[in-house]
Amino acid sequence: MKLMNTMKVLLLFCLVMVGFGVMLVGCDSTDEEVPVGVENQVLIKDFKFLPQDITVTVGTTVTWVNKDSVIHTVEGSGMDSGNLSKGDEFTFTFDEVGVFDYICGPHPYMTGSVIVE
Ligand SMILES: [Cu+2]
Repeated sequence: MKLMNTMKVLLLFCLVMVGFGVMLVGCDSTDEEVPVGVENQVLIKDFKFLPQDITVTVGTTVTWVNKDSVIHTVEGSGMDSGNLSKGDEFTFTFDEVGVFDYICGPHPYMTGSVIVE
C-alpha cells in the first residue's frame, strides 16, 4: 500500500511538472510581438512577411518593419526598399488597383502580396 501511495505522489508530481512546462511555453509565446492591431503594416519576422497578403484601399501607404536581426528587403512590383536592418521601416503608397507581389531579395522564398482594391 505504501508503494502505491509513493507512486501516486510521483505521478502527481509529474503532472504538476508537465503543467508548469505548458505554462512556461504559454508565457513564452505571449511575450512575442503579435502582428495584429496595426493597420496597413507588414512585419518582417522569422523570415516571413506578416501578414503575407494584405488588402488595402487605393491611396493607402503600407509600412514594412523589419523585426529580424538579419537584413531583409521588399522588392518587386515597382518597390525596392534597399537593405532593411533590424528596426528599419519601408513605406510605399499604392495609387492603383491591383495585386502587387514582392519578395525579399536575399531570401526569395519570402514572398508577400499587397492587394489594392
Ligand atoms: Cu529576407
